[in-house]
Formats: sequence, C-alpha cells, structure tokens
Amino acid sequence: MLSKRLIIGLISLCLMIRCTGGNERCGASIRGACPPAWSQWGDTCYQKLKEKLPWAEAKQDCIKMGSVLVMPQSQEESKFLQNNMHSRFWINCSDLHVEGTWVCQDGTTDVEYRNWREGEPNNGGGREDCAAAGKSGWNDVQCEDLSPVICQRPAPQLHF
Ligand SMILES: [Ca+2]
Ligand SMILES: [Ca+2]
Repeated sequence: MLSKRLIIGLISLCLMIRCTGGNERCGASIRGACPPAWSQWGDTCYQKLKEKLPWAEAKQDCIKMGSVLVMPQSQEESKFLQNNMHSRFWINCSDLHVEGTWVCQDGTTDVEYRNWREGEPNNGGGREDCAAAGKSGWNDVQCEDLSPVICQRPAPQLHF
C-alpha cells in the first residue's frame, strides 16, 4: 500500500517537473494522491507532527516541510481532522498584530470561516493571541502553549 502510494507520488512529481515552463501538452490537470505520510481530504494533504509545539514554531516547522499550518475552512474539514489527525490542534489564526482583530489564513490567503467556542475568543489573562481548534470549537490560548500541530499542503497535481 505504502509503496503504491510512493510510486504514484513519484510519477506525479515527475509529471509536475516535466510540465513546468508552459509545455503545451500540459493544458489539463487533476489533483493526484498525497505523498507518503500525508493524509488526503479533498484537494489537500495533511500531516500531524510528532511533537507538540508553541504556535510560532508550529508555523515555522510546517513551512520547513513545504507546507503551512492547518486552517480548516468548514465543519466537514474540521471533523475530518479531529477524527483522523488529532482532537485538538493549532490553526493558522492569531490576533498578534492587533488585539481583537483575528487574522486567519490559508497560507497567505485570508479565510473568513470562524468556529469559536461559546464565550471565545476571550483573551484570557489579557494574553491569549493564538487559536487552537478543539471538539467544541476554537479557543484563543497563549501562543507559548504546547499544542499538537497539523500541516497542510495542496495535493500534487497530475498533468495531462
Ligand atoms: Ca488576544
Ligand atoms: Ca480563550
């Protein structure tokens, strides 16, 4: 099973490389399978990191892996992540720049979806600026807290 996914991953990688640079044969494309160790939901691949990390480190570690910190954009996506990855995890959502103004981003694209738990965000103790998703919704917590990390990246594209 793993080797089959590896082969598919390699094929899609080769196709991706071959198709860069405006090759005319590569007009159409579809999303392929995720690389090994990544779980797929729709057009996105997800991976849970082994360690719990503070929020800023979580963001950095995802970037190092060629991905971004997860930012669920629907109830269905949140449910998939909770059932398959972890019940609680950091999301790419903070009010670090302007207190009370939450910036939630899929990479660098702003995301409108919100799923705050009742009574949150409450900026507890005056220093809760990073958001974590849990079973009953999101909560703002201290950015230095250690939480599980899920990284996301688009599924590789297959070109034809
Ligand atoms: Ca805050
Ligand atoms: Ca809170």
